[in-house]
Amino acid sequence: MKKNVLGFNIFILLVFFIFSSCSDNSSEEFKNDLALGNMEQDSVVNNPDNGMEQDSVANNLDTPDNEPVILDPRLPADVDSTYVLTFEDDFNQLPGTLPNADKWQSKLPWGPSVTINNERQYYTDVLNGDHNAPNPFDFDGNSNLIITAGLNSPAQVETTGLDYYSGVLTGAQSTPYKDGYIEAKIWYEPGVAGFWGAFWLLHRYYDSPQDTGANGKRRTEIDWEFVRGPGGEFLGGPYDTDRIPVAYHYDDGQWSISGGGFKGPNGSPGLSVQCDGTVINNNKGVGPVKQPSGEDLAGAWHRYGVWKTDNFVKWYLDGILVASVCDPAIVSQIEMYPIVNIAIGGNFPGPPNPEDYPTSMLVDYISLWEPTVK
Ligand SMILES: [Ca+2]
Repeated sequence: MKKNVLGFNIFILLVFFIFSSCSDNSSEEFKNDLALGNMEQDSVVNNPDNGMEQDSVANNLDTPDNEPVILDPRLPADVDSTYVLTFEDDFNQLPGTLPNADKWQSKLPWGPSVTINNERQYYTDVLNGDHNAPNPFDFDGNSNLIITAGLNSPAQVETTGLDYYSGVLTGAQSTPYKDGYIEAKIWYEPGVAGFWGAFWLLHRYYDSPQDTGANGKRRTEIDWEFVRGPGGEFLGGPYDTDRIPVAYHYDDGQWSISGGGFKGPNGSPGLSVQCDGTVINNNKGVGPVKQPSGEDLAGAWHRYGVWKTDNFVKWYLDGILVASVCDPAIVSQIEMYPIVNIAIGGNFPGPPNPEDYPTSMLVDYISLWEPTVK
């Protein structure tokens, strides 16, 4: 999804799997309680549709101080159990209402007039009163956000210069964070050519001199990409929805770790490592993520998570660790925020089939857990 200011170029791609763990509780009693909590989390992992329902019955455990600890069953078992929920939108709104403007913007930092990656959609900026194209947002009355992408009318094509409309929500003003676990529960339609939905994180300081991490890595981006299509002109394909590319980019996409390996400017090779010691190099990156069953990921609800700290980036599918970059020299050490959107066509998925549109992506929630002490 990245934007290259110089040329709007993009790099993305495929591969992945691993496991690691972390918990540093000092009390044996607490460890035992935690293990119980983790077992119960596993049952949720296997039944992701139950995730929200189980919120209300989250486990009440005693700490050594007898203070109650609420373990959210959505938190993966290896994520720091002291993290607390600091941001959430569960999209429990009436049909016909607009997304919550206190939490979201309906535009990317570069606005709707800039097209990147040769994409075909116009992101109608409805939260700023934009009527140049249809409103892409609605709510289903069952606590889900609906983002719809479809064809513009001839008049809208003339106004926007683009033949499709779609929606993007960014938490740029409400949800920048440095260290935390973020998760979105998402459903998208199978078999839609040229579809490029995404749940991703972007660095906070767009076009700002403040965009410098402790490690000097600028313009960072972490992606889950729901891509389906014949394939773009230089990114290969075809892409099927039994797999989901994940990627980490920095320096505005000049450096990318994805399924295609770790590539720098002009294809220069990178070298890094996943958290289980798996080498990441020019030929071997991370993802695409698949289900063990090989089942299609489209047409079903799944939970897409990212645990980011100054030391690593970890991707989770339905609470299970599926890919990582474990290298403080290159991972993002600046604040980032979540974005959810549907892009159409362009360099990654390739051309859309108009007969497949309109299509919608549903989002049950976007939730962020952070350390209690930042
Ligand atoms: Ca919801």
